[in-house]
Amino acid sequence: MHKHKTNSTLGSKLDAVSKSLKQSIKNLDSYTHVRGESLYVDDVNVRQGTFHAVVFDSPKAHGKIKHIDYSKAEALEGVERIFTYKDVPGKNQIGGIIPDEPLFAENDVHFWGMPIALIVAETEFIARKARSLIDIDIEELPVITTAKQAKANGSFINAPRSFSLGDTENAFKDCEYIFEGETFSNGQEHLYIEAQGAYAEPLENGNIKITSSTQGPTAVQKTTAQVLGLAMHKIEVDVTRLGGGFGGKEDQATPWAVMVALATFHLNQSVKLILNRHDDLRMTGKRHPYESSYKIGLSKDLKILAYEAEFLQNSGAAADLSPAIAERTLFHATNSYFVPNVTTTVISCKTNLPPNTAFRGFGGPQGMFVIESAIAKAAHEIGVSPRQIQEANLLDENDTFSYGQIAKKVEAKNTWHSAKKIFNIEDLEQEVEDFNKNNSSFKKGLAFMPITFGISFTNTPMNHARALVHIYLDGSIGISTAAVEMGQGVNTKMMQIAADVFSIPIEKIKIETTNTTRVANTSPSAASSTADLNGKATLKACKALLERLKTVASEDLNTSEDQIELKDEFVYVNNKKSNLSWTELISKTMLKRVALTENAHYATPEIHFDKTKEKGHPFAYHVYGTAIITTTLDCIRGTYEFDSVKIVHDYGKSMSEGIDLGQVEGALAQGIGWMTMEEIAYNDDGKLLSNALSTYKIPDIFSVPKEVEVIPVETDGNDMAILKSKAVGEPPLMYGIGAYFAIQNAIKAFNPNYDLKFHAPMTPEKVLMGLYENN
Ligand code: LUZ
Ligand code: MOS
Repeated sequence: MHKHKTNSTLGSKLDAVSKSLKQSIKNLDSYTHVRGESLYVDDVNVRQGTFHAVVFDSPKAHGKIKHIDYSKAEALEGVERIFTYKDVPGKNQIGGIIPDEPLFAENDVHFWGMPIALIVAETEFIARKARSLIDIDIEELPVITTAKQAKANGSFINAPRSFSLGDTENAFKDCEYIFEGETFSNGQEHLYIEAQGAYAEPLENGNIKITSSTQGPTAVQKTTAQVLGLAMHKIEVDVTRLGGGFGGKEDQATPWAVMVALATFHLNQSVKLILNRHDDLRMTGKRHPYESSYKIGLSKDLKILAYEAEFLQNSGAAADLSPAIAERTLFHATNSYFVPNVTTTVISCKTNLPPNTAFRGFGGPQGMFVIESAIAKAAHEIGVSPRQIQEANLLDENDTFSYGQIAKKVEAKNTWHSAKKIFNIEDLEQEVEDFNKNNSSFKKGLAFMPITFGISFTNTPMNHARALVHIYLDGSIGISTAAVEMGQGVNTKMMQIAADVFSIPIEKIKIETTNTTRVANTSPSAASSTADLNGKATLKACKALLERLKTVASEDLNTSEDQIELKDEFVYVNNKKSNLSWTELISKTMLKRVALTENAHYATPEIHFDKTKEKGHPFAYHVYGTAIITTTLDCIRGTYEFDSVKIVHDYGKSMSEGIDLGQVEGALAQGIGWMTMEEIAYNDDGKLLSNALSTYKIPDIFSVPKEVEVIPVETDGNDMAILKSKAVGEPPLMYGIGAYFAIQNAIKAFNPNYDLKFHAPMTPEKVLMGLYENN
């Protein structure tokens, strides 16, 4: 069904990457995945006597709790105990950035699905039954579900943030064209295949071990310690892998882990909690919906001279990661364009939805949708193709971003023009034009989507990682880092790094679980930075060990260290193979009492940001790319298919082509889903209506583009990326934004009276109405 091309003449420079890295290695987790052997939290071999838990949550979005009667639930046979805020020995507080989120509701509730109590019973079935026996009386208060309502009510999470460059007010005076408008982009459900869950077990001396499906083991450890009033060293958090995270487990894996730890603390027995899909959908936050307004000013020759935008972020009932996400919206508000005069403001609006949270792109996609909408609007009004405006404003070397960073090693124009050339844009556009001439009930639309995404946690202090590398006596290796494997293939990349440094087969390397006792004080696996940060630390540790091994080898072979090389499991002297094998070298090192363990720390150099001025150099580098998306619309039904998505992507020098291609494809599908079919709906009472897969449509094998072609752009790579292999997790999601505009262009081809709308997702219902409006 798919056509993939990752090699081309453009990719020839990839040959510079060393052999063992260049191999198009498979994600090594795929073997256990297909056999059903991969272990998730629900697969943990629980101890005898383990209790099972279910969360009792608010059945109203806003109100005062007048009375709760647990007596019938408690009386049910098999119910062990019901825990509430009254059972919290430390602080009933889980807010990460702002302490505004209780673990359990106390006197009032702020969203439908807000945890109130944890029911612990012999089986999950009994706990669920008990939940249905709880009576609650809530005095309802007014419910806010949209950011605009929140703004009108003065309901905010924190103070607004603004970035500015140049002087928009004056620049608008020089503009030939000025357009204003409003946009909306909806939330998005993460729909990780593995729902949220955790398992806690008591160890001796009141220590607790938690197995969690989290992207942030340290966040779980720290918050559990805070809620239980314990020192962090009493809490051990272990993560084998996640069945998907997508940001949904950066912060929101924490409460469930804390709850089971609390129950274990009191009962001195292990406790397991796995949310079922309904509970997960109702209780957890999603991508933030944004209501935004913009003003764009252009010169006669289509240069964007000035851009203003106000982003109203629907943050939900507590801060969670909203302030950080808001910030990234500002960082990416001008996408791949250089705009000399920019004023952007983001306002985190407090509503009665579950606290919205990190989701692949982290506010960036929401910002980019607005400027792409502004460009589409301007193009429509001026009577040019949007791609003329896009092309006239692409970032160039040494352009300044609104936050002060100077763009370096920019691939915006390179990917754009490569895409035009490689994919024969003239032919593509001719095909679309001919098709539209010859068909009345089907229309095609085409759109370009350039992307520019900054790599690093925008919060500079978070950009660090450590790796602990053991070489065992037999020459096998165990590596611990903070990287959480969630399907993205980071473990395979770590193995590749060590295998490359030591020149040994990948089978000799094992990536250990992510565990807070082996690697402490870690940042979450997020921000597309996991392989960079943890990979650089791993590389550093392996290189330090290599130096030590070379010293031992040179002593043993009576030569100098600089003559020594490790190659294919043997020591080479002056490019000649010696008799000293890898395993013998390891035993000799051990006999000499030289350490075979190394712990390395990596902190991204060069980055800084001054929040008082909103200026700095927050990103290690940027990832660039350009997608061309073509769609065919069924103008009778309002349904659509994507004919093709053709991408020129900036991988740097990909160290794992198969894994990176998988990330591009997955992100693209997720981005298209967000823009076209995934429709989160709450009613005015704040109840989630899209609470199952029957009412929430996500992309499947039938809706993904018929053809996806990804070509790596020719580039020197970037030393700030691990082995020059750039971060790939989030950036390609934003290619999906092009799907919205491709569909809109097809609607325009059918209905010349169509009024452009910027209200995502572009569902078939909206398409159908657009096709026949104003006629
Ligand atoms: N998480 C975070 C992220 O804490 N900070 C970030 O800058 C970020 N960016 C993307 C995704 N997750
Ligand atoms: Mo994130 S949105 O957890 O990289």
